[in-house]
Amino acid sequence: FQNTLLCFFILFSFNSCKPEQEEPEFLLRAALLVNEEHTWYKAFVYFGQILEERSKGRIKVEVYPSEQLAKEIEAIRLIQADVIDMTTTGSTLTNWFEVATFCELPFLMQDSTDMNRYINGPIGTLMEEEMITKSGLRSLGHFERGPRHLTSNRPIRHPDDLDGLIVRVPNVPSFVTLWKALGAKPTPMAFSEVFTSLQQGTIEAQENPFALINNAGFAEVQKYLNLTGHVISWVYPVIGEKQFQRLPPDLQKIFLLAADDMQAYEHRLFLDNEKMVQDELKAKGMEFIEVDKDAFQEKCEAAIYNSLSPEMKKIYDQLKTE
Ligand code: 2Q2
Repeated sequence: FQNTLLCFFILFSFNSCKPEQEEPEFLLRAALLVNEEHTWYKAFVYFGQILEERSKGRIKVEVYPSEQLAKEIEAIRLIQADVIDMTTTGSTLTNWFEVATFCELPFLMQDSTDMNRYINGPIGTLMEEEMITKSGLRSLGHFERGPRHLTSNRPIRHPDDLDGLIVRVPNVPSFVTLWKALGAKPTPMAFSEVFTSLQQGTIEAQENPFALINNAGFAEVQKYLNLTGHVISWVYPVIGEKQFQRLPPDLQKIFLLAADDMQAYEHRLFLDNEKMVQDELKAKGMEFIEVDKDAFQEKCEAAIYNSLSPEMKKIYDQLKTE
């Protein structure tokens, strides 16, 4: 609640700071968890530029980085409350509808070919439908992410090495199931709190793709990058469905085409960036550790499967046999 108040305050004071500027017909605010250096941020800025151009100034986008405006879950709630308009999200939506768990289910997908098959297949369609009906959000495409890896201050080569390690996880049920089954102590926490919590030692480890590990400066507080690759995933850039429906048809068309261009733009940046961030992480002193991936997978598979509802088990079985 305090954050919501703060958010109102920020929005109103930003507005009153520039009375001389003419308000666009549609001002869309995006709350992102990444900072200005990350490809998602750059993609949203690009989206804003082409939208302003193509709508002849009728649409304007403001992008707020680093969870300054809202943490992921709050951002979703603020979009639902029509206070802000856009964010990036994925399996966090499991808190609204269960099928979102397949965005980031551990050891489900092998590579981006699998990922694209899911996104463009029946499961992807179902996700986008439920996103609208159950969470009031509309997907604007998807941003592919690199595999998630575990960072820590002692090398982890095998699940036995975890031994109660306190691992921060996003507010997503499957992540808690995964790390518990592996023998760690998962602690759900908003992304913007992770750096300080690692520094202060209230958590000992976290897991994310290379790009986000680098973006958040975790190399300063974590020595080892254990190549667990436990989750292959993507996130959805989203807008509130209410906010989208408020746009007149001509602007909706411009908006959706620009969203496609944003996705293509982000994907080029992602591909260029993926190797570079690994070099940067090594240059910052992180040591990359090869892990026994099979041992990780074997130890958690049953627990993850058993945590799914009967309906989700059916979908899982189907995905696995495709
Ligand atoms: O670690 C994080 O907070 C992100 O990488 C999240 O995993 C990501 O935002 C997903 O939870 C998407 O819903």
